[in-house]
Amino acid sequence: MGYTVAVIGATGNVGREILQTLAERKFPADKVIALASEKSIGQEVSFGEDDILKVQDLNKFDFKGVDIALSSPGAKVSAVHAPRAAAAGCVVIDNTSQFRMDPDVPLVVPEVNPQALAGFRKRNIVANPNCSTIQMVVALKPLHDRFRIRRVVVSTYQSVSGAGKEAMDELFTQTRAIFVNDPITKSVFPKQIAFNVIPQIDVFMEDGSTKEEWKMMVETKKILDPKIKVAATCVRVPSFIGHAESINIETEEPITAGEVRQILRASPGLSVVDQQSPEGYITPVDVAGENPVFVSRIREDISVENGLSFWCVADNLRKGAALNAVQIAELLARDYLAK
Ligand code: 2RA
Repeated sequence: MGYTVAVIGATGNVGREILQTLAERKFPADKVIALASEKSIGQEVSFGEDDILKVQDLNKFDFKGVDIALSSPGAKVSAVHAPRAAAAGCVVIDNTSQFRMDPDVPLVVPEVNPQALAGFRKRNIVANPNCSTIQMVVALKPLHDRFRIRRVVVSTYQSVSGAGKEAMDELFTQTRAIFVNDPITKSVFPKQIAFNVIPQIDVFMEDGSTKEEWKMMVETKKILDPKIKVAATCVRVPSFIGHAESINIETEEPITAGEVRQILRASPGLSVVDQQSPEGYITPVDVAGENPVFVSRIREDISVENGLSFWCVADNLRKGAALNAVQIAELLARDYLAK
């Protein structure tokens, strides 16, 4: 007997990737339901190679009898429907920022803190971290275990797919407009994104950081270790899929590039590609559709006592969102909701 699974926000970038990932990993579902807002009712979404699902109206949907919902409809929509689904007995894995810092909601990356899942019954909700946080903590976890990380300085280079389908369209239309000398239009990003980089993702906070940078700091503390200091600069760049990050860490213990390469190669969810040649490092165009978090450019930072720098790239829609959520569902099915 399999699970009844709902995908909330099934027509968005992440929703479609969740459906694809559930099918690819043969999640033991008897029934998969695609849910979205009223404007998408009747639309068809693919589930694997052969199945097509008709989108149903989230507002009218009764979650009784649904075992697990994977939700990525935007924080405001999750705020209304995730508690409603949870109250009906459905375990919600929510990919929005709505519940991540709720002390009663586990914030989980299966390779990093699977034990946190034990607390899901408090609200019947599990939060999926922000994409830029997920890929970073997958790489940091084995290094923290071996060398005890004191401080992380990270600069991100985030593709436009993190801001949704409309953002991808905006990059495409602006790029085309520039080639044909047409005026460019902006609606998603605060400034031109084509042939440009924008040092603002989400809103500004009082201290001058952005909410994306705040997320990376507070989520890393919740997932990995509250003692780790994090300084983040999050930048939008004109690529379609794949977030890249330049990460610098300072550790308690002496650290060498050789030992780091060895440790990361033996750690879950990671792929080390690290040679001093164009084939020896990963870029965002290499990772679309790939599951691992890729690490390249591993080198000691001799400007501090125990420093190390590296480059980290992942598919932000996959491990940064859909895959991580499906892996949480797999852990729930295996350890807590066995049928
Ligand atoms: C972004 N991390 O990249 C944010 C939300 N997915 O836009």
